[in-house]
Amino acid sequence: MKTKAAVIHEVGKAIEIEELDLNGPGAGEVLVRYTHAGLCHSDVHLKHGDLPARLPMVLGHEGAGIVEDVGIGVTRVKPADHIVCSFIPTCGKCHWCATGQQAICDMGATILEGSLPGERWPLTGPRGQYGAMCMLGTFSQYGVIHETSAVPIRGDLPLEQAALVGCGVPTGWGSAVNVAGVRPGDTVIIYGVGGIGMNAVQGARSVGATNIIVVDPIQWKREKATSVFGATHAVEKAEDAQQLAIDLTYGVGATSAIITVGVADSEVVEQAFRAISKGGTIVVTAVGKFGENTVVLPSAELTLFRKTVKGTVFGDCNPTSDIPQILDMYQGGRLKLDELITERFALEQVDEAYDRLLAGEILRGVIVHEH
Ligand code: CXF
Ligand code: ZN
Repeated sequence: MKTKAAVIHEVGKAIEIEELDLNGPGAGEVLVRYTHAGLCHSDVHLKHGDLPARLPMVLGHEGAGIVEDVGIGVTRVKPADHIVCSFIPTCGKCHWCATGQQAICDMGATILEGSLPGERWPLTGPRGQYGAMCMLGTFSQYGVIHETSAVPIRGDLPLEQAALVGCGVPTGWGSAVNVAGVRPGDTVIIYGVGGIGMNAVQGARSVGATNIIVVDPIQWKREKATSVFGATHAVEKAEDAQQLAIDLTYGVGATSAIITVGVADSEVVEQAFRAISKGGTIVVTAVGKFGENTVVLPSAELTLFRKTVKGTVFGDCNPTSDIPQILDMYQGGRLKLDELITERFALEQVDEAYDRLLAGEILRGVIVHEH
């Protein structure tokens, strides 16, 4: 069948819309009609060359849709099921899945290669075999994915909001709840309140942090963080956050600091490290430039003040259990998703949408697919 998709061919070049051929689902594979895709910053990491990927690649790794068909042996989903696509597949069998760490499932090894298990390339076009970002390629009307990337959800959930639970929401929420391990009474600093950071705010609030300080250069995002998502304080500059944390805690400092800026660099990592108290934790959720030494810190302070530096992918969530649970929290009114979506776009507008995201005009943009 044919599918219209947004493709990156070369680093630094515009994203192009192309009509591609899509093979039907093979063994263990699922044909999905994508209804919505979220515009996460990581797709632009490929365009900017921050992350090395095999090209051409159909972009999009945050999405939801409806199962149209399944290949031989598929047991996780069936036709007509509504699904959220997880940007990390979960095999359920590797060491990491078996020890409750699905976010680092061994199948994640090929997410920037874009092929399916068994060297399968369901997408082809004028430039040969096309990969799919995170083995999904949600910036396409249809996709063939491996069943390990599909998480079935209740049919009464809105797919537009559900799409965001494939990456940004669990990544942010889990960075606070699972990785920083925020507890009641804590003081947390969150650097960058975009589609990830705003959910770290929600996570910190849900477990009872006393002070949730956000740092962001964009005024409307700071305001939204406090008025809608539960941040208690919002500042423009990192130095102000550090001072505020000290003032609010009788001189102790922040319990944890979570980095969710567009691209992590050594400056923000150092600022976070300095802002936390003795025994505190920094969480590096934002991706830095590949191959660059982004974490450069005084080890004497790390040792003598017993500080912790943690990295995380998917906020250490387990897609198969946490995606449905996060959606349950949304349905129960304990987590906000509607308010994350500030704009909707047609597939053809993807490049323009990313320019606007990078200009700080959008919190989460959603591509609404036409069929
Ligand atoms: C990214 C992490 C780096 C690889 C692509 C996906 N995660 C979320 O946006
Ligand atoms: Zn993402």
